[in-house]
Amino acid sequence: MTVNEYVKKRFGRFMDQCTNEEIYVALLEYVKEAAREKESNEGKKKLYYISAEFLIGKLLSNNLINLGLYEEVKTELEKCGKSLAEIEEIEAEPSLGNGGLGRLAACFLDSIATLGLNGDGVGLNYHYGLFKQVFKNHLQSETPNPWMTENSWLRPTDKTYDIEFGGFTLKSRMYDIDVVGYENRTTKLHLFDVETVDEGIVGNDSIGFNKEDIAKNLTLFLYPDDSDDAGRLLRVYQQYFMVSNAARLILDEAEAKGSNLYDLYDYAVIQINDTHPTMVIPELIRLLQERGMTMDEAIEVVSKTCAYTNHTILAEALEKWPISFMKKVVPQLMPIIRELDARVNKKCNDPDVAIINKDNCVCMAHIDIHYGISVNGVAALHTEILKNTELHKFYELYPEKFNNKTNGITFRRWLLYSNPELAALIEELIGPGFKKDAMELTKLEKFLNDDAVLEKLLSVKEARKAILRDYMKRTQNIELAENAIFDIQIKRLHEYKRQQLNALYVIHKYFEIKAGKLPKRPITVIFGAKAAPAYVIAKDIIHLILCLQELIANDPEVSPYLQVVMVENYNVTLAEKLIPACDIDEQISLASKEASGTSNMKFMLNGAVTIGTMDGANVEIAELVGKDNIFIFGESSETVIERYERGDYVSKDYYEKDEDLKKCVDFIVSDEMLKIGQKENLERLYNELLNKDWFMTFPDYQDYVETKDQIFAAYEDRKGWAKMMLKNISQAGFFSSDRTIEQYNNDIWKLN
Ligand code: 26Q
Repeated sequence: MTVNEYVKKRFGRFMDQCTNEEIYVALLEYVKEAAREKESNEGKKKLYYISAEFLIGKLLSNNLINLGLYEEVKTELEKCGKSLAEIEEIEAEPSLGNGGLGRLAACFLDSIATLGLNGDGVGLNYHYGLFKQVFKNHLQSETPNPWMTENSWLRPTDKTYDIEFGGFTLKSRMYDIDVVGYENRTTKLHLFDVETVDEGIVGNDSIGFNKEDIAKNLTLFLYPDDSDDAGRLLRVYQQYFMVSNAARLILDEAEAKGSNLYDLYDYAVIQINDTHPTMVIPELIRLLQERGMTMDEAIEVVSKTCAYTNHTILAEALEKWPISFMKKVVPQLMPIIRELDARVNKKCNDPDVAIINKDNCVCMAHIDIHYGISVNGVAALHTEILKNTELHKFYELYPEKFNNKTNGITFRRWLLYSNPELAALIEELIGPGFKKDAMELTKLEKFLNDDAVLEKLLSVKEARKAILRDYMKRTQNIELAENAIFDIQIKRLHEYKRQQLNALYVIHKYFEIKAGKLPKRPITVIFGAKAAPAYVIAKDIIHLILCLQELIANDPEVSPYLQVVMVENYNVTLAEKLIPACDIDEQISLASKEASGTSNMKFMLNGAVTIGTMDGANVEIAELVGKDNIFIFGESSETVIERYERGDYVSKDYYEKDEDLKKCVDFIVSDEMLKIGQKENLERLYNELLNKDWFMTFPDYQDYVETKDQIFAAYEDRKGWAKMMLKNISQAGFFSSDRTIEQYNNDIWKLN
């Protein structure tokens, strides 16, 4: 049946008589049906990828591409005078993740389905995704971000469980979203919800709600504010709800396939995405005991079934829950956690590797490491830092468990969908094989000295920049400068990612322009970032950037040469527009702090050139493209780690020794800035940098300034630049999530 026939059947009218909303609904149903036909669940052993976040993004076009229907449907719509691009704008983005970790989980599901592996995702059905960011008076405020419209990708199932908490029981229901693989089978994302959830307790324009009413609020929000105890407790409720449902599903499915549960590991492997799902370990032990196993037996079975991925080395992000919380939320798990702790203490007698620490907190990562088969980091450098410093004692205990799985991205969304112009050019040059085997991109190397190809590559970039210009004008009423270099930093706002360093450079450039030193070409610095609602300094950095945006836009001396743009509500949909249009990609985290990064991979694939530190996956990108095709600056992770160990960093020393830096930092609290911004925010940020600067922006400042000037100069050699772009694209194949997933499967999951 064609889409038009489907629409006629559904609405009694052909497409040209329908609204875009109606066509959207019809397409959604059409795709859902097509996806179900591809469903298959074969193989004895199954992977369960449990994650508190799946940042899936919009699904309509992505699913059409993976089903091989995109071109056909697009043409059919065009014939009826309709535009697929306009129709996909109707779809609400399910922002069910904060950033990298959640987007990684979504890319992994795409690759699992594409490779035809037997594996599903398991998570929570948040009714509101990550808050919607709104700028008012140059400050971020947050409003609820609903995505479940009457017609969504969710399919209710009849799977329900009774989940017990300390003092009450909640009924759950499983909802499914089909995950369509590229020209392959469909797998599933299982999202659990509480039957009693009540959207009525959320206001229209505030993300506040009654945190105590668990039956009504459990699945309302992704990661509710964790700055107070009520919020943190709710997080524990969410985590237990997620894993108790997952554990029951896993046992049910294994038993249905013939497992006697003593052989559970032949039927199931669980990948624990960061520590958020860690309670699945004690919960499975508890359920197996309920089904007749001894503690010894249950621990042994579970320890052969679970594997853990670490995504951070920031100590403050490693989850530790007070025993008092656990006793309140999940009293039934405490005896098991105490037993797990006792066994560790008997074996090791070292408080650093204990499960319950001296502050009476449960160290979630320690459970995963002692009672799992595998511990992996997400980039080579990250895994080395885990082994040598952060988790060194564990590495000594279990060297065989540690392994690296460098992150990856799905090329279906981040090239075929988001940049069809580039995909077409690549196909013209090397044929379609790269769509299935990303390593074929290396075939592009033979065009590195082909002027005609380099010209075409530059025009694809220009075309994408024009599309972004158009989109920004239409959706955010922002005019991006013509003929400018697009220099982009898009990621969560965090001090370690150092948006503040980029902002200091903007100030530096502003002064240069004021002094008559003009750049060869206009520079447009684009930021996109949400700050956690309770992260004060992160919000101050947003304030600084928004004030700079206004100051520069209103300064006729400067605005022809420099533009600052902070896009509002940065999300997956915006990333899909920004990344293809980018010239310079900012990956400037403090070395040792960014576990991997994944936007760096998306940017290189789309022909941006990176300025970055030797951190996370930047290190592997630099190795692949060579130092002539990336702009590396800043101190090494070794230097940074040593400085933290010595504890002798004094930011003021750098400030006082460097006049240029001092001038730029002082500008934050200058009269010009205070006229636009809030004194409180700007002063707080100024003092933070001057008296703390925990993520060491000052020591890297001069090197950053020099390297940025080099990259802008390099851009003026258009042919040389195009060559760098092509080199980056040609080496991006390694970062396909298909490769990452194959490695997980070969080394850890071993699905048959
Ligand atoms: C923990 C405790 C309490 C409340 C919230 C959290 C919490 C929430 C989200 C902790 C961590 C996260 C998300 C982490 C994350 O996105 N990490 C990123 O993971 C990417 C995929 O591996 C990496 O590429 C990034 O380097 C890493 O920062």
